Amino acid sequence: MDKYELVTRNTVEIVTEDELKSVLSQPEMSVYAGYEPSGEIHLGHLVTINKLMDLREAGFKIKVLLADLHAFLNQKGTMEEVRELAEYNRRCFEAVGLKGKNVEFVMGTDIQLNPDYQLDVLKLAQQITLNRATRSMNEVGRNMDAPHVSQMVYPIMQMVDIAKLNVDVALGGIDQRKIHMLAREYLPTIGEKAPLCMHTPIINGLNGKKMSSSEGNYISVADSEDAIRKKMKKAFCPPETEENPVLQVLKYHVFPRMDIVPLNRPEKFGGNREFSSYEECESAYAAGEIHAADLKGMTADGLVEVLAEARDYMNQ
Ligand code: TYR
Repeated sequence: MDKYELVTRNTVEIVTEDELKSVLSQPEMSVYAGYEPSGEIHLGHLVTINKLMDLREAGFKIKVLLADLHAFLNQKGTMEEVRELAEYNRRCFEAVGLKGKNVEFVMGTDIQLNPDYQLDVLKLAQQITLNRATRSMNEVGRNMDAPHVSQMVYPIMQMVDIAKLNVDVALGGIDQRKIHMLAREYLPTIGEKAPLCMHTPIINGLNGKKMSSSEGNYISVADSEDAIRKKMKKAFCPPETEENPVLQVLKYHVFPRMDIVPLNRPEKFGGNREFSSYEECESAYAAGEIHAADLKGMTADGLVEVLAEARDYMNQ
């Protein structure tokens, strides 16, 4: 796979591709993604994490922002609680492979309380309307029917993170788009460059609905093999290939981490097969060559293997 393909696979948007081409010709390249600390790191987080790993393979330096202060501003808990979760998340990220050479973790509060940082926040706050700030938070903020002042500070701080971390690429799910577009528009007004933004899709929960901890419809990196198999068995798997959560797991989690994905099934149901690309597997499913139950089994096997190291690491 060539470098451009590796860098752009499984993304929904790159703003802009021309800027990316020019970054790819630099001798040094860097990217960051930020995460609000969370009780569980799940397949939703792993979409951007897999992208970070692709970028590392392509030669990028990776910065992972543990956005403790952002979680606090977004009403997710006390400072102590979010700090503690951030430490736990660091371990989860390491467990799934974000460790070693060219990976750096940055704790939000370690850079964000600096006076220069805060002056930039105020300079941007002076220019950005409440309307723009609110809209940028629609897919990110909690209880946005009654937004708090802290949730207006949130996107502005995310913009300043991009500037202060001094990276070539800001990576996030497509839900970060409006904040990123504000950054492109307003960072140049305070003498910072407009960032190149890369967006990954937001995947559905296993029941086809939005992934959410209250629905328990996701797989976390700390799940046991047994839990993974049980959850996959119950997953929603329509005959269609669009918005099919099982196919999404194969596409975003299994194929990027395995060269060959085997399908093991008894001879009377068609016998074993092997797939070397997601596309090949999707067409076989669309053509009715793979039964939904077999697709789920194959996905569970793949996921169990892909997350094996993470489980070992977390249990150490
Ligand atoms: N907004 C991101 C989320 O929805 C978290 C984040 C915070 C990302 C700060 C980047 C950043 O600089 O989880």
